[in-house]
Amino acid sequence: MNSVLNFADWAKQHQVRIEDVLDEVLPHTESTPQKLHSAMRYSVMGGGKRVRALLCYAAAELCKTNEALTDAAAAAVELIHAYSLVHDDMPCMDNDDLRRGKPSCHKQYDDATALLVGDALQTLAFEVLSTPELCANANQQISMLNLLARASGTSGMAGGQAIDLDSVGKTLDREALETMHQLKTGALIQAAAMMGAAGGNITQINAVQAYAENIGLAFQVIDDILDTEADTATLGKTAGKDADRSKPTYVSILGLQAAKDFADLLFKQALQVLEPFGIEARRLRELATFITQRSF
Ligand code: GRG
Repeated sequence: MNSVLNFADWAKQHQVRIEDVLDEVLPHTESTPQKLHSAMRYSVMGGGKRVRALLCYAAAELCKTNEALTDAAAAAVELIHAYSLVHDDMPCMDNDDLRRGKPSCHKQYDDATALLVGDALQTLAFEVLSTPELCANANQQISMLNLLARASGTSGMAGGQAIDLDSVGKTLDREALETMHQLKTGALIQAAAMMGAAGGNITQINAVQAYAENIGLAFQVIDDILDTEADTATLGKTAGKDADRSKPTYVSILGLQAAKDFADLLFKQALQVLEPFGIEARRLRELATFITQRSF
């Protein structure tokens, strides 16, 4: 049934599914502390493309990973992602008033609440993924926790964010830019796919890793292109911000056309590693297209 769905329907089905899982795991707004819980829900629910969750589900389909564990991993990665956006928007970081087409968390609430929202979403992610008896194979669950922790911390997203904040107004060469993006954005995208692959064999896992490395970087190259080409209304966040803040990007370093060519190369490399799996890797292939052809 699932394999006959076209990509748009498959994506919709899984976006609804992850929305339900997130709704279930987030604390209710009626429970104390109400403001924090309301701000957590405001920051997570009803927004975002859910690309990381979709990557997790798509890799899980290829690798036949346990469904309950995949739901938990998909929710955990979206919670970490939402926390990173809340903190990134704060005045002490990227200072942005708009996120997912609405006021960013610290604007809607206040700075202290936004800080706590990020903290609480991060720990909730690990609480959800470490839920006892999610699957018979505890080793798979521990591998997922390890993947998510490494991708979120200093050797992943937080480390990349530190390099990013330090790079404003500086000239980075292409290698340094790539390292920054692999950590800041790529690591969590890779972890999303790799967590979904936890039930697979070694050939599948290696292919998903190579696919995710390419697609994680492609995601950021496209983000840099969109920051130059798209408008604020379409993006749901402030467009042109990187150039305004003299941040090095793929467009500023390579030029617009070369950045597009690079994204295309990464897309082709991502597809190439999936070739041996034929139809089984269909959703990962379709997601690569979605990520590289997105307009927001
Ligand atoms: C605060 C530790 C810490 C890290 C922040 C990811 C990040 C690091 C900052 C976000 C800044 C940014 C806009 C990066 C570009 C790539 C990116 C992560 C875009 C947003 O992700 P989407 O497009 O967002 O998947 P949605 O809203 O669809 O979930």
